[in-house]
Amino acid sequence: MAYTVAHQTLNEWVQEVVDLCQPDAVHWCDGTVKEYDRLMAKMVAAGKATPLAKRPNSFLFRSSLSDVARVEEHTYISYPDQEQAGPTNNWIEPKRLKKTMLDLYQGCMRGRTMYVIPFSMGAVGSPMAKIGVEITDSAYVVCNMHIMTRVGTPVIKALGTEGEFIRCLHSVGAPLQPGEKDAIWPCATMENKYISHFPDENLVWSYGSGYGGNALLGKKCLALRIASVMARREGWMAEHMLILRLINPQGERYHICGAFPSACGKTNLSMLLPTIPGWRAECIGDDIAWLRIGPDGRLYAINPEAGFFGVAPGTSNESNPAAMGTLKENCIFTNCALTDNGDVWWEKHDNPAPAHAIDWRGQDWTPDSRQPAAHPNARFTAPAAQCPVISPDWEDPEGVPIDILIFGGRRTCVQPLIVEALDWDHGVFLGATAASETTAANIGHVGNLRRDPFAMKPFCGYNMADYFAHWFTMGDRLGDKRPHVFYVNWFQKNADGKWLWPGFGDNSRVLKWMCERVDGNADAQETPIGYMPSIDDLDLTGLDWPMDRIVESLAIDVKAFRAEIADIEQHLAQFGDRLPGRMIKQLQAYKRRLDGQPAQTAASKSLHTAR
Ligand code: OXD
Ligand code: MN
Repeated sequence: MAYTVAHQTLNEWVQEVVDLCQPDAVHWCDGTVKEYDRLMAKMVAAGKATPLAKRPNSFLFRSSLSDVARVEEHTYISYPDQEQAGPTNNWIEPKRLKKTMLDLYQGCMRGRTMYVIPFSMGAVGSPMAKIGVEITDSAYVVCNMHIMTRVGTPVIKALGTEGEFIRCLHSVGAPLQPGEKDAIWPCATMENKYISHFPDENLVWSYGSGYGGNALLGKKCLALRIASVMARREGWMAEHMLILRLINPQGERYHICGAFPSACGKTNLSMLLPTIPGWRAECIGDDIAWLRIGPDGRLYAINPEAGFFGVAPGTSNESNPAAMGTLKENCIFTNCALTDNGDVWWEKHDNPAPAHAIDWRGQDWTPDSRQPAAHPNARFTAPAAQCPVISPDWEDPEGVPIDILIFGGRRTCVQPLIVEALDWDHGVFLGATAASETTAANIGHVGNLRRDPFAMKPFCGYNMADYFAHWFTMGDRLGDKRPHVFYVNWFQKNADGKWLWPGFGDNSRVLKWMCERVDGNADAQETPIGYMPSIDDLDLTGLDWPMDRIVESLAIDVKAFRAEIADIEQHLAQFGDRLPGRMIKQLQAYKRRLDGQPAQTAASKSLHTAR
């Protein structure tokens, strides 16, 4: 081996992987700009990356057609006992899974360089940070990890001789024969893709995919699946949540965490530009929050990541001007379209469709083409520090104190704009039964309704019933310092297919009501599904939007909620005896509240008066 560090266990593990995967060379990453530039230049020379004339230091990659998103069907949570993984995770017994994967790993890096990436999730030295080491045979992964995490020498120093680290092994699964030309995007066939987690050993093994959450192992694999297990063990929480600071005209700050399934506007909300005069927002994180109880008993959140890995299509100056500002330079784009003047383009971009482009498949594209120019799950990788609305405190090692927790999803009907949980346990019930229409962030059907508890269905590293219990316990520990819990839905449409709520910056109007609820300054009506504002409780100053649609967005159809009970019962029944008694109590109370109601609630009555 060309290089070793003072950490003996790390050296030994690296040597084990060398013996198993048989790379041609080993490179220990130092995280420097020079390293990034050298690797990028190599990938450009090999035809894998295209430099973008219009964006300084930015590059476009095109993946293989079969490697475009996370592969939940091939993602495993492996404990000796399947009960520990629970019904929402794929499971294979560790010995059998390791045997299959060891066969695949055998010699899989032949003809390639193996990179050792020491990385920190969370600012190096933060009491909440965790160190991982990713071994990969993909230079694309190294460059993305440079942006998404803190990589290199400072991490090795923080590890010292005996520091704990999480082992993350990744291979694209495409060994090269002597003289064989490499593919533009090497990867394995679908049946040989495995994204495996062994939580008892703090271990991730990923094979066969080079894309996003399958390959950048600090993100979903470490910071959510493995971290959720560590968090339960150690008494904190690892959540699929954005972190946002909202500041009112008096300078008072409110900190918000929001859990939404993938591709449901989480990045947009995290970079919100409020439309209410005098209100400001700062972004702290767009995807993952690690939360612990601080010395004052409140819940504190850090963003363990250092960059944004966002969905490009739909990102525009209308939907997310701050993201567009972030993307000006130093970015990696994957599966976007390439314009003739050397820029990227995607569907719903501000710029009109180019007359000609090269699409994400590498084919000529014109507006008459029947296929989209960018893949619906095309991504940007961008440094968080470049975001025009990044908070000056986004790297505060202690985190920020959270006042508000939001759950949400994408529902075209039934779920109203905003509901506040009646109390913490009801909030846990709302999180546990959250539902959303599926999107392109995962390979599968788009548009089906699925229950996605806490937006963690694809990311919880243990039995989801135990995760619910952990939420109840955290609430008990927080006592009267618990954040308020809300449930939002920006995506309702009326019978004509028109949006009921304008969304984007106007979501600040809903957030303002939440802040006022925290301060005890806003009215709410108690409904069977929770506390709700009437239209008069929302600050709609200056909003040019049909009032009848807003009224409709706040209406609830009790019959429709009753009709979903069977689905909720079926969803909760999958956890069997492991389901906490407190969840069953919540379900019973919810059913009683719905049964005790006439079909029209107070909120829906106001619909009639307003019309
Ligand atoms: C993501 C996802 O990439 O949730 O953040 O899929
Ligand atoms: Mn996500």
